[in-house]
Amino acid sequence: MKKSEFPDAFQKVRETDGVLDIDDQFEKVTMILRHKDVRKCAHYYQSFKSGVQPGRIVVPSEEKIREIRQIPLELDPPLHTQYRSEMEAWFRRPLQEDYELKLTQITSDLVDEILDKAVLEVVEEFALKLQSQALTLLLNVPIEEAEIWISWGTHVFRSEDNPLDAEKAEILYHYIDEQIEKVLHHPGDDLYSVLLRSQFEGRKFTKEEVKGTMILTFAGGRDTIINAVTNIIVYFGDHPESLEKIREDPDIIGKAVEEFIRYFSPLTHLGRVVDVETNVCEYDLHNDDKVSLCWASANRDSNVFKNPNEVILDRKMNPHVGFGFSHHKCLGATHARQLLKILIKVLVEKVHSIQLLESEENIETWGKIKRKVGFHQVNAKFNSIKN
Ligand code: EMZ
Repeated sequence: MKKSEFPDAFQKVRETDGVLDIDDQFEKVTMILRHKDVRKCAHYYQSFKSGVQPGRIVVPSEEKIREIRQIPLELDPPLHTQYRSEMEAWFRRPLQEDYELKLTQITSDLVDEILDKAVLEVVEEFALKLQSQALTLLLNVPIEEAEIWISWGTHVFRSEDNPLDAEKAEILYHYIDEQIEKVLHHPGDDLYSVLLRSQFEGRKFTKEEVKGTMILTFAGGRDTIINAVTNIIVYFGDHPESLEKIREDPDIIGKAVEEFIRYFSPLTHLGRVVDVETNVCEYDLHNDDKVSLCWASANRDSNVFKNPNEVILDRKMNPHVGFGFSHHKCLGATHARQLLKILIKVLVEKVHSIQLLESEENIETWGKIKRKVGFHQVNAKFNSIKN
C-alpha cells in the first residue's frame, strides 16, 4: 500500500448498518456514517444539539479538561448565529490580497528552507511551522509569536500517550488569559482586541466569551491543518505525476484542495446530543444520547461520490462535508483553503519531487474501527525544481 493511501475504514459498517456504536469514556456514542444522514443531522440542530455542556460534543469528550464553551461551535441557533455574525468578516480576511501575499511569503520562505535539506521531518519541521506561522496572520499578531505555539507540539490537548492531557490544555488557557489581559491594557487590531470590542445582545463580549472563541481558533485548526498539509505532501511524494499535472494546469488547484479535504477528512467527526426522541435519521435514538456526525465516512459514501476511494484532482461534483455542513460549517475554512491552495501553488513552483523515507502513521481507534488520519512522523527529501 502506498503511504498516501487512506483506506475507507467505515465502508462495510456504513453500507450494512449506517451507524456504529462506540464507547467514549464509558458513554455510548452512535456514529452516523451515511452522507445523507450526516447532512440531515447537521441541519436539524433542534434535534441534534451543540449547545450542551462545554466539551461534550467533541469526541473524545473534553468535559474533563475544559469548562469554557468554544464559541460559536458549542452553541445552537439563534445564539450561534448572533456570535457567528460578529466574527464572520474577520474570518473572511484570508481572501484579501495583502493577506494572500503575506501567506504566500510565509509558505515560500518555509519551502525554501526545506529544499535540498538532506532529510526533513515533515510534521514537526514543516506542517506545524506552516500552521503556526499562518495562524499569526489569522490572529494578526507578530510572526515571532508562532515560536511559542510551535513549542506546544501538534495538538493543544493531546500528548503522545494521553488524548486528554489536562496539564497541556492549561498551558493554552493560561496563555490566552495573558493575551487577553495584555490587550485589555493596550488594545490593537488583533483578533483578541476585535473580539473584546464585539457585541452580543447589546453588550460587549465577556473575557470568557473571548477566551472560548480563542480556544476554538487554536484547537480546531491545529491538528486538522497539520494533518492536511502532511497528507498532501505525502500524496505528492507518492504521485509525482500529480505535481506535474497541476504544474501544467494550475487552474485545478481549487478543485484539488476540495478533493484532498474530502479524501483525507482531517476531522473524523463531531458530536451532537439528541434533544427529543426523533426518527429524523431512522435510527433508534433517545433523549440525551450522544451521536457523532462522521464527516470522514460521509466523504467516502459511494451513493454520492463516484470512485470515492480515488483522489481525482479535478473532481467535478464534490459535495464533501470535510468542513462540516449547514449552520456549523467551519469558520476557519476560508483560512484553511487559502493555506492549502497557496501551499500547492508554491510546491508546484519550487519542488520537482518529494522522496518519502520512513514514516509513522497516526491511527485513531473508534470501537472496532481503526482509521488512518495522518502521520506522527514522515521523513522526506524535497528536490528543488532548479537542480
Ligand atoms: C474542537 C475540535 C473542533 C476540539 C472544529 O474542530 O477540534 C479538536 O481538535 C479540538 O480538540 O476542542 O475544537
